[in-house]
Amino acid sequence: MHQNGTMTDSGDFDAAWLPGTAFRAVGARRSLVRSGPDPLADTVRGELADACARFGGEVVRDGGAAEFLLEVTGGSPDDESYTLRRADGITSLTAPSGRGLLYGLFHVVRLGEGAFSGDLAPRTHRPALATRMLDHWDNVAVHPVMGQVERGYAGGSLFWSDGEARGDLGRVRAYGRLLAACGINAVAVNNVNVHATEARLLTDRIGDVAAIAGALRPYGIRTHLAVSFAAPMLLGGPDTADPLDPAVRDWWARATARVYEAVPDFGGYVVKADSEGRPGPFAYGRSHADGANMLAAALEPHGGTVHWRAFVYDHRQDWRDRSTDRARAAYDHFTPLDGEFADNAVLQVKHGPMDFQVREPVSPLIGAMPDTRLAVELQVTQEYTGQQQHVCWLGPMWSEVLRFRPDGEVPVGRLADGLVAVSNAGDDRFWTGHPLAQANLYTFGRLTWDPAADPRAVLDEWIALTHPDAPDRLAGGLHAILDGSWRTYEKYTAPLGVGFMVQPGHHYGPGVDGYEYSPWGTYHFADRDGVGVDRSVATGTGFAGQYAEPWAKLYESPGTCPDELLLFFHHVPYGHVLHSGKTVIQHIYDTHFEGVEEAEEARRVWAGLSDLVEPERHARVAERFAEQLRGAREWRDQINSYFLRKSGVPDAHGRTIH
Ligand code: GCW
Repeated sequence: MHQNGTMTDSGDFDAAWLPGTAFRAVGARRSLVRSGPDPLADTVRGELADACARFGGEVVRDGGAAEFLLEVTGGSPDDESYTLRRADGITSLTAPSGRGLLYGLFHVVRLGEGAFSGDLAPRTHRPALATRMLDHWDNVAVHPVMGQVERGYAGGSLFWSDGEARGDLGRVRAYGRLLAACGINAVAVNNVNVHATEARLLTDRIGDVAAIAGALRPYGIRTHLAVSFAAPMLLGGPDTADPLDPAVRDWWARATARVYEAVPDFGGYVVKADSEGRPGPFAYGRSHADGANMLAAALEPHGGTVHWRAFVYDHRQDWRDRSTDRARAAYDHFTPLDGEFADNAVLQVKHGPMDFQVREPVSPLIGAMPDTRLAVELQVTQEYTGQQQHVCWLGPMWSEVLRFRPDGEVPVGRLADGLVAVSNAGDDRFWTGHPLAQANLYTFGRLTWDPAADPRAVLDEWIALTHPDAPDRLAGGLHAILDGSWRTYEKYTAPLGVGFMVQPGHHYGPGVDGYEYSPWGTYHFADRDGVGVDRSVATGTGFAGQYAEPWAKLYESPGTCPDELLLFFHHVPYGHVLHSGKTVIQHIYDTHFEGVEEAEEARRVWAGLSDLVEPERHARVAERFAEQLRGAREWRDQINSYFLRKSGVPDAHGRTIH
């Protein structure tokens, strides 16, 4: 056993944040579980039995003496809360449901010996958000361009392989267990771009979905399905998908009833409609509320929810047309519909107005529809943040989003009903390709439970669980590598919130003009005089005016706009002086040199931890660092030389720009 205790339990895949040793404290106790028939309480019993088998404790029968008492007190099965206390040498965990008991058990695991010493005053814990979901952009059949997992950087899908459901439900169950341990309670198992094979999951292939749901259920996770708005037409129903056509509504009602026969606790549908070429209600002159409400009506009798994505914009734009602004689109399309969505329809809004860039303002749509249920969508898979080749811990970015107060008062984390993210997990041995990207998945889960949590404290938890008994040097090293890694990535990629500058298609690596002149609406407008997008109300696209105060005013002027978002909101000359005191052009040069230096330093730190990390994990990360360094230098050189050529302004420090 290596010192950090992260040897895998099964040998097939990494134990991530649940290595056997994380259960040492609970496994060494005599435990008693009291509950009526409840499958989740059975899961808890099973967890305890496994831990006891390893560490010498015992799960005793009712009547026996126990130091760890767990009890389902009854109440709503959907109540996910739990109460933990310790007095008179007994640690007790009570919960209205087995679900809560399971979350409580994982809490006790996090506390370790701390849960079994001294007294703990009773404290009730409950998730801040009801829906805590991961979306998988997994294709059932390998897509000719996007492969098995769209924007997947961790091998194949956990659920599907080459057109078939994977037989290995053990791995799916282990995934559910990891997710429950960080607070996730919902998973959508297929890509929001629903292609022909995937469409059939709704009907004749619902058995595949039921099998996955069966493996996730013991860990309190409800299964959701992405569906095509054109499903009736694709699957032998009416020859239209008009949401107000009674035959279409009837088709959905019947199809949905059959889904619930197969999966009684099915969570609901996720829909990408009228977005990047997907079918939607616009084809019938209907609104997105009409579309969402039709599906909501089909789900309502069964207790299901439709997550309707707000990622609707014109992807056939003309670069010369400076009045169309992709950033405006979601707000413009959806705010007129506030109050029209059904109670079981949730509008799923990407956290930024564009598309998961390393830096964006918070979407102005968030908070702008007070009478519509809201889920905020994040991207754990690192499409635009290094594709799990680069270390980029996104906790601080997500925390900034969740703490942002759209009206100056209530933070995003309290406005939302749910938090959703695109998963970064796949069938890779380490789950996430880059072993350190596990921290992103864990952090996302914990932030769904408590959006106000300090991400650094969450990282501490992840480190302690993943590496029980880790000496301070390992924890310190991991913090040194991860804490600032998002800002480091930002430094060597697209500057000051301008976004994109990636290679078209796969989105990896620098391509300063990769999306300039393209139809996708993602431009930086750099010329010999300046760079950035004028989104002011006074002279630009008016996007800044979509915000409530104090933000609209703050973003409107380059004098008050925060440096890190300057080029998102304004087109400025290269000599424009930032709040930092530097010119824009010098900021670009400096950050790109610094970013590479910081990545080099992170790599050195990792190299110095080789005696504390098991060899396979260490080697995998070391390989990724080699690629990160290559990539970071390439970014630095491409961006710096592009702007040197465009601006003609030399680096004030006379460094060589390649
Ligand atoms: O960022 C873009 C991705 C697409 C994705 C789309 C979306 C699933 O490049 O791959 O499609 O966003 O969120 O729908």
